[in-house]
Amino acid sequence: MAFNYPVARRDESVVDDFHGTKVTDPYRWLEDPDSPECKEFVEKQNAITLPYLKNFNYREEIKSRLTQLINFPRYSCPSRHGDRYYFYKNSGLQNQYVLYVQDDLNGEASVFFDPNELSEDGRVALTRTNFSEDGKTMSYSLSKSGSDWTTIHFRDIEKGCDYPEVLEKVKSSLLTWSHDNKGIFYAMYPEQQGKADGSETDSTLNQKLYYHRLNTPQSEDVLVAEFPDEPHFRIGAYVSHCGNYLIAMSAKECKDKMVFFAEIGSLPDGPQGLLPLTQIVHKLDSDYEYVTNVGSKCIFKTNKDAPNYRLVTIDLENPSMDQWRTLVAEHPKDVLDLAVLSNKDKLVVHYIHDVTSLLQIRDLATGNLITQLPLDLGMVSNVSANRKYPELFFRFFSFLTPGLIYTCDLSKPIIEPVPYRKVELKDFDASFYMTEQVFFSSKDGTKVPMFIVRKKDLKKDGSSPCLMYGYGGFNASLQPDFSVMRLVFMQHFDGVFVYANIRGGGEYGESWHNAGRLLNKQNGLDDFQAAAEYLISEGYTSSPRLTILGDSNGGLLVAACMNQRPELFGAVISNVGVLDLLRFHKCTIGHTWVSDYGSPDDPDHFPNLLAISPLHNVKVPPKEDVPRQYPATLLLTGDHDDRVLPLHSLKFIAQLQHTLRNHPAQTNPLLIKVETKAGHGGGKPIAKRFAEYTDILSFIGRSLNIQCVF
Ligand code: X99
Repeated sequence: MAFNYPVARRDESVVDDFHGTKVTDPYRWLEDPDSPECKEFVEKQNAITLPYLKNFNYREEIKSRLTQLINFPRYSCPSRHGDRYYFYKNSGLQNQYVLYVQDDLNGEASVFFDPNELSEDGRVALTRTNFSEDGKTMSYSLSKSGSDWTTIHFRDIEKGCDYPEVLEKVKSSLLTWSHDNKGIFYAMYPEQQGKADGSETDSTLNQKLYYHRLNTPQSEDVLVAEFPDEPHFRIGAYVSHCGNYLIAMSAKECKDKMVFFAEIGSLPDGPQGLLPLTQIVHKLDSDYEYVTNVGSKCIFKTNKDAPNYRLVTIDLENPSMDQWRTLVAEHPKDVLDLAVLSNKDKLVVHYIHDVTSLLQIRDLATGNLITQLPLDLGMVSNVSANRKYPELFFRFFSFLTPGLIYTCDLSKPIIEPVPYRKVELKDFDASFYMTEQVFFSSKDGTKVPMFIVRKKDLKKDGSSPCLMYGYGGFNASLQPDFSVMRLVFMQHFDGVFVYANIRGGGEYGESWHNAGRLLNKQNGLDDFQAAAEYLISEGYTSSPRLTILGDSNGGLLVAACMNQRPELFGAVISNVGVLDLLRFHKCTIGHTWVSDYGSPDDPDHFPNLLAISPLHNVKVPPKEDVPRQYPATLLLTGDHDDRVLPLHSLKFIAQLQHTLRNHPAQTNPLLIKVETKAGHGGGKPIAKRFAEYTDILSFIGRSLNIQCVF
């Protein structure tokens, strides 16, 4: 099939000078999403892509099978506030999860807040709720069309109605109530020039910490902390469990924080101005998370001198580092991922052990292990514990388990989890499938873990389609989780699904992250390519049947791998990817990613970025024994993605089509789909999520010519 790609104007006059190296940026004009020329480009691209995806023979079957499989009730863990329990539930096909309330755990639940009522198409998402200490007020954040921008609202729980004020200019802010229940601390950005609806490109700078008094307008909010000399600093705060301290943390990038505190317990009317902050962590060289405190003794989770993380006690009255005490020491191999206080005296601690979850109960006073909960191999998420109450809830996922909820009573002498909500997958017999974890050797000999999910009777003759997913950045760990898209792929495409836990992630702590970031970024790409080679050599799949898929930083991963090894993959799907590594830091929150990518403005990092940047490494594949082409390529992005702007995907598709349109061997499609009223992925309504899954599977099926069986 010949593709008549639109011709994008190349403006060769746009040239940047990076430390003496001149780099042309001919598609700079695609950075303005509002220009008529850019809009026309998007329309023309969608006009090619949509029919391609629509005309796959099995599209309708895919869509209805996805819909059938997801149509079962799904829950979050309950959490207790005041005398009530709250939980999220999706009855099956609802666009957004609904917040329910119940008086006791076995009692009847009623709808408390239904975001589906806020828009017809589910584009308004409830992204965060925080309850006041007395459980009488709930603050909640809404986001529209997938933007990172949120508005904060306040609901009087007894009356069931909202307070008049709405807080704006809020993005990725922590929210924390003062213990007198009168107000919250939150972070706000200054008024932005021009639009700020998620389709803008300007850098998001100068975040400041404010105190908002309930039932007053935002204009009266009190500025409590700022860094006027550091426009890139972001700030977040927690009110300590005792209510006496505000623990504030500032960060410049996507790792490392400085920590401050102020006493707020003795302010009868709340803060009236800037708080006198005492700085307890002075260097941006490690991460810190507040866990709890007993009087002035504060417990933090940190990777300071502990790449696999430890719990440390810092006495706020004597905070110098030589006085810090380790409460739970770093484990030599397992990563301490999360610690939460429960029942006043116990810590629930989540470890990542060879990419699967361990859950331990430890004594708050000594840090000693009380018990380790028995768990199947999989992932624990959504740990819900409350310092005041003995109930613990957690949710368990595996590739074939869609979110079982367990509870245990931490006040009992023997602590064991019992199922609280069983979630049943209908119309799918998981007993035909299995998950293996293998450790393959990467280019430099490093052993890298990978999950392979497949039919038990897979042939291993290289004939199976395979969908390999990776992320490899920002200390994020890809643990086993559940998705109906993969079930459809495994059952009806006879497919193999793979998670490659490449370097750059957090699977083995900060050292694993470090081994795949900055000048080591190529290691993660090598790991991913070695994963593909392993799967091929072991007969799980073959290059023409292998699709690689990644979101965001994973979109960068798959696009860079495609440039480096076009012959290794049959299809590549890059969703909301970072594809221009010379300009990523100029837009919205991109400046924070220099901790993983390095900065193009730094002469040491620039050559590495230029070598990896997908946009700058598209070339006609070298002629080997057979003429080579690029894999079938689908880029996905959303017009309201203000995390990774659509311009990355627009410039990259223009460059791909320009380079390969006259290359005779290039018969595989090079396509982009730009979704409207969609963002980076958070809060995406189910209808859009399913349309995306259907597109992905249709693209794989059509471009790799897969005979589906329904
Ligand atoms: C972020 O960019 C998160 C960004 N972010 C914060 C904010 O962490 O925008 C934050 C805190 C306080 C105020 C505002 C913000 N992240 C999260 C990366 C990966 C992550 C991301 O989304 F670190 F997990 N990326 C997209 C990295 C490259 C592609």
